[in-house]
Amino acid sequence: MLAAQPAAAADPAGYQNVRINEVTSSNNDTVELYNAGSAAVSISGWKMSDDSFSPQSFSPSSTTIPAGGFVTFNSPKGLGDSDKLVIYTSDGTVVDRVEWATDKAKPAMARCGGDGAGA
Ligand SMILES: [Ca+2]
Repeated sequence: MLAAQPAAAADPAGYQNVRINEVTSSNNDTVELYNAGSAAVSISGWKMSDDSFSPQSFSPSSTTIPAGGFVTFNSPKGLGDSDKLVIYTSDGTVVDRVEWATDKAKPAMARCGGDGAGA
């Protein structure tokens, strides 16, 4: 017997496809996440930390990132001129991390020309 599939089911392993795409350490300290995978990824309950504060919740523009899509959120704590950002799933698995040197994230540090590949 086949169970009905929910529409746009999130891939539980899909977090591995999510990358930090852009970080700013000025104004609202905005972070952008990119889903490089072919399935939507739920980021409900995900957390972030920097070089000094422990993982804490953030409020993304959407709790699901569509395949090839983006979400943004403002860091719950100010990010420094020289700092790092770590993203965690709801169970604490590290999704991605990035560090930057003084002022390299002002006005923004883009990783990859918008495709999350880092190239
Ligand atoms: Ca910091």
